[in-house]
Amino acid sequence: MSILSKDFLWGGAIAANQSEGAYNKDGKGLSLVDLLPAGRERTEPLFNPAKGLNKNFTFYPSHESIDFYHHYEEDIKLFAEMGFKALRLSISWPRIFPNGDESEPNEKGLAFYDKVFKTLEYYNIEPIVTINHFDTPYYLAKNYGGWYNRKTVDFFVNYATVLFKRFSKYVKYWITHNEINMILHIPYIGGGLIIKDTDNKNQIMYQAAHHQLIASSLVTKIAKEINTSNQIGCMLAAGEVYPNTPHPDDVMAALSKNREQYIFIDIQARGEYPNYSKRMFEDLGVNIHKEVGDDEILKQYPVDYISFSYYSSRLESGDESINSNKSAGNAFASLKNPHLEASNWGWQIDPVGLRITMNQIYDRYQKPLFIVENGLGEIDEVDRDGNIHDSYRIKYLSEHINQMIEAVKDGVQLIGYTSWGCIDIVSAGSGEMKKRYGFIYVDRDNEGNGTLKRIRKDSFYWYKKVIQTNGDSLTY
Ligand code: P53
Repeated sequence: MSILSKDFLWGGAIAANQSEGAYNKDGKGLSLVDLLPAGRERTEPLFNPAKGLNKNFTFYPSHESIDFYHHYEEDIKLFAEMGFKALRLSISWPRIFPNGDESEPNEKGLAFYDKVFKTLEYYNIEPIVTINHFDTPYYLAKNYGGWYNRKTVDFFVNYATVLFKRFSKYVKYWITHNEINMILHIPYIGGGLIIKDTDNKNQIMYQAAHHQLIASSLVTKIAKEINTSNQIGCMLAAGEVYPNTPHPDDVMAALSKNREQYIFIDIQARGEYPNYSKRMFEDLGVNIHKEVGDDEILKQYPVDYISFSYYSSRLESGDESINSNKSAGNAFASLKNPHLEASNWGWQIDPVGLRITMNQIYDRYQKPLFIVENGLGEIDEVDRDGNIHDSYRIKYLSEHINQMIEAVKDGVQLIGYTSWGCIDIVSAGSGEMKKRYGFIYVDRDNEGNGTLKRIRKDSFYWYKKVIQTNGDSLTY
């Protein structure tokens, strides 16, 4: 008998900017990601987002992506065939407010999500909606300085209010910002921040994060006023940081690195900046400018649940010369853990780390958790028989779900599990199509060629059985 409750939310997750395409259809404005080419050029300083669309790059992967905008019915039907109880998706902010600073929304953008939510309702799939998944309108980044500018809080509040009013009849679970801590690692994508070398980078990132935190609390208040059943979650790019050795300096360094992630959730779950932030900000030369009432807003409107992504654990040393050997396989650089294997993109695979991370987060906050991203980005080949035999993905997911169940047995309260990129989509980190996470293959390559045909992978049938048995059958 499954330990998971019968209404456990099994499903998958995608984001608008990585799946929809139709980047300039029906009045949509440019999103931050629409300016990013594929591959190496994607990351600064090779790519300068301040300059706008660059004619030297002929291919921008988000512009068409997998065209979920026109394939959503077919795709949701496939999710239903797998037995999905939930789909995490995001709403494209520039589809609703093309520049971000308008007062009235773009009706055609809203109409698209009406259709998506109606289709989900038809199949009894619960939508989990991220309001801001790396998708601030580019106009706000360019003309206002993105989230560094306090005005962006007002624009976001207006945008979120429109969504709550229009979609609360379909949506109960909302997530305000995707991976809020990523603003420290990919500030352009996370916060629309275009930072110059001469800027005080930490000051800009933490001030922008403060604005995101305030915005999150403000919209929590509004969501509850509009519909008391609305549930608002924060979202952390999680993954426990381990000490490199038992040396106390390494343990202290790991603790500090963990605080770099938990600081945001400490604020969102407990409603105040933690004590350690005072010294941390002093050391970083950061001075957060707060407006009157900010502390009260944070305190009064904490989140209802804590959602997070988990791909890997990390390793930290107290010795900076050792830390300089970190590999940047991920936006989170990490030392190599000799006990773990890594994916072709250098992401270290650690299923037990998921159990550890879940227990740490739950011990810290005692609020329900929701795993809204987990999965393996790998190269898939279509076999001569036309199928995709992704046994490596099945192994990864099976081991992680097994450890997730162990954490539930440990006493962690868990709402659901939505595996990342349940249909192949464009990678956020590298813009590649080649890095696939899906149960469903999409015929499209790194250069944008392909028929966009959808094919069920072996993992599709495996996951269907996992859901059917509520996690009892994980064999592969
Ligand atoms: P990709 C790393 C780098 C960029 C985004 O990442 C990330 C991470 C992981 O911590 O965060 C999430 O596509 C993000 C998704 C993203 C997914 O990880 O680079 O919320 O948008 O696609 C996987 O392999």
